[in-house]
Amino acid sequence: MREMRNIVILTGAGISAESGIDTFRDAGGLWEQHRVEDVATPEGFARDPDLVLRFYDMRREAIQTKQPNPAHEALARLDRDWGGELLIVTQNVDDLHERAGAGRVLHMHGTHLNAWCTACDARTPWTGPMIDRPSCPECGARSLRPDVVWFGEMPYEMDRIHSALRQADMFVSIGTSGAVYPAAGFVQEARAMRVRTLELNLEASQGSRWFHETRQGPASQLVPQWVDEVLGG
Ligand code: BV8
Repeated sequence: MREMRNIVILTGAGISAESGIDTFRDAGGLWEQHRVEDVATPEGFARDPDLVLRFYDMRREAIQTKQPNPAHEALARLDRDWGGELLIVTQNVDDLHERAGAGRVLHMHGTHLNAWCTACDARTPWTGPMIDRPSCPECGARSLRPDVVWFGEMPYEMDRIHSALRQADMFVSIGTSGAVYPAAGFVQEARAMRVRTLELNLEASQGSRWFHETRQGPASQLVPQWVDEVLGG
C-alpha cells in the first residue's frame, strides 16, 4: 500500500445525526416527512414555492441551534494537523464542519446558509427565512432560492472533486447511505484508481461492498478513533 499523503473524505447526513440534525433516509428522517419530488427538485419548487421555502426555512433555522459533535471536531483536528493534502467533500448543507474549525471543506450539494438569486445569479450569506420573498442584496429582485443542489441539478465543483480523487491515497466515506449519485459513485472511482477505501457508518450502506474496509458504529466514536490512528500512525 503506497504511503498515505493525500486523503479525500466524503461526509453525509450521518455525521451530523448526533448533533440533532435529521438524516434523510433513517426512520423518521426528512424523506419520511416530505416527498423528495415536492421539496428537493426544481419542478417541486416551480409547482409550490411556498412549500419548498418553508421546508428550507425550517431546516435553516434548526441547524443554527445545533452544535458540531466529536466527529466534526475530529475532522477539524485532522485538517489542522495533517501535513498532506486533505479535502472534506460534504453532501451536507449544514455548516458544522466549518464551525468545528475545518477549512478544507467542499459543499457539493450547496449550503443552507447561502441564498441564490435566480435573477442575477448572486449567492449571498443568508440565515433568515425566505418565505416572505426578501429582496436579493445584490440586485433587489425578490427571486431568492436556497443555494442547495436539488435532484436533477449538477452538484458543485465536480472537476475539483474528481481531481482530488485522482491524486488521493485514501478515500474515507462517513455517515452516508450511498444512495445518491454522483457522490455514491466516488468509492468505485477510487477503487478503479487503486486508492485505499474505508467506510465509517452506523450500519451497512448501499455502497459497503465497494470498500476495502468498513467499520460500523456512531460517527462520534469511529471518527475520533480513526483520526487518532491516522495522526498517530
Ligand atoms: C445529478 C440537497 C445530473 C437537498 C440532495 C438513477 C440511478 C442513479 C442516479 C440517478 C437515477 N435517477 C436519478 C439519478 C440522479 C440523482 C440520484 O442519485 N438519485 C438517487 C435517489 C437514485 N442524483 C441527482 O439528481 C444529482 N444530480 O445527477 O445531476 C446532471 C447532469 C447534467 C446536468 C445537470 C444535472 C443531485 C443529487 C443531490 C440532491 N440533493 N440534497 C437538501 O439537502 O435538502 S441529496 C440528499 O441525499 C442529501 O443532500 C444527501 O447528500 C444525500 C445522501 O443522503 P445521505 O447524506 O447519505 O443521508 P441518508 O439519510 O441517506 O443516510 C444517512 C446515513 O448515515 C445512513 O447510512 C445511516 O446509517 C448513517 N448514520 C445515521 N446516524 C449515524 C450514521 N452514521 C454514523 N453515525 C451516526 N450517528
